[in-house]
Amino acid sequence: MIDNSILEAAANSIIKSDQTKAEEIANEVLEKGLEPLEVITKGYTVGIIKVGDLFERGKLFLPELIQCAEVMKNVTAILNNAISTDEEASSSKQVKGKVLIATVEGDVHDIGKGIVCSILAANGLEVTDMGRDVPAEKIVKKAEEIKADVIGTSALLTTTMIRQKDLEEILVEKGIRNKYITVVGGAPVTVGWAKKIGADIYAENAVDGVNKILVALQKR
Ligand code: B12
Repeated sequence: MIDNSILEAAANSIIKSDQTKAEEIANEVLEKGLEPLEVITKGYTVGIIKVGDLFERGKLFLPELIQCAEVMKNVTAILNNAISTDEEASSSKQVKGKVLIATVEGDVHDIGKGIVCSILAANGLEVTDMGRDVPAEKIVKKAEEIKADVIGTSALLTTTMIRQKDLEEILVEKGIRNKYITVVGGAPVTVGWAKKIGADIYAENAVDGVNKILVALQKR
């Protein structure tokens, strides 16, 4: 368990867009052998959600949101790296399945997706990350090319969630829907949305996603 004072300092470093402090805390966590995912979810993420709330209420403007996001992105990259390296050191090297992941077209939010990718890799899944702002047709093409087992999409805007529906429709049109387990995530996405568009799995967060994907792969 990471001390509350460290978690609070991590959240504050994002709110204040303090890159030096954010990195200092990340390094401390790594040096002490503490759990990187815990400081991401209970520390830095709490900070960036607060930043989002302040932005929504007009208390913080876009340039500031961008600065905070930059710090969040940099610090999670450091910790994601450590999570993946842990995986390399682990004994279970057997690949449990191939996951293709992307942030949907029109959407540049990729911090959460980055965390999801590292947790998936740390759990023995082979991950292909297509990045952000990726059209559904391109995702399907890549899935066919790499023979993916799972297609995961992230959408953070209410206006871009619809692209997750496009993906389901393309898979059905091409007659290849049954070849894939589809997973949807992102702040505005819900279990109801997943059901409505015909996605197989809704994941609230990275760990929830990995657990559900592993169960679905076993059932195949
Ligand atoms: C950071 C941020 C940005 C950054 C993004 C930087 C980046 N590289 O990602 C920047 C500054 C670029 C940005 C831009 C914009 N943003 Co913005 N942004 C945010 C903010 C504050 C945080 C998002 C985040 O990183 N969260 C932390 C991560 C860890 O959480 P997460 O993404 O939800 O991911 C977790 C889970 O959802 C899940 N998950 C997510 N995806 C997936 C996928 C799979 C397969 C699985 C298994 C799980 C999973 O697991 C993740 C880890 O646990 C949110 C606020 C919020 N509450 O979400 C607003 C927010 C999403 N943005 C918003 C808006 C309006 C915008 C802009 C339109 C602003 C503008 N006027 O230009 C632009 C849109 C740009 C675009 N076309 O995409 C609104 C959206 C409102 C809406 N209803 O659609 C929000 C909600 C802010 C607000 N409250 O108003 N934004």
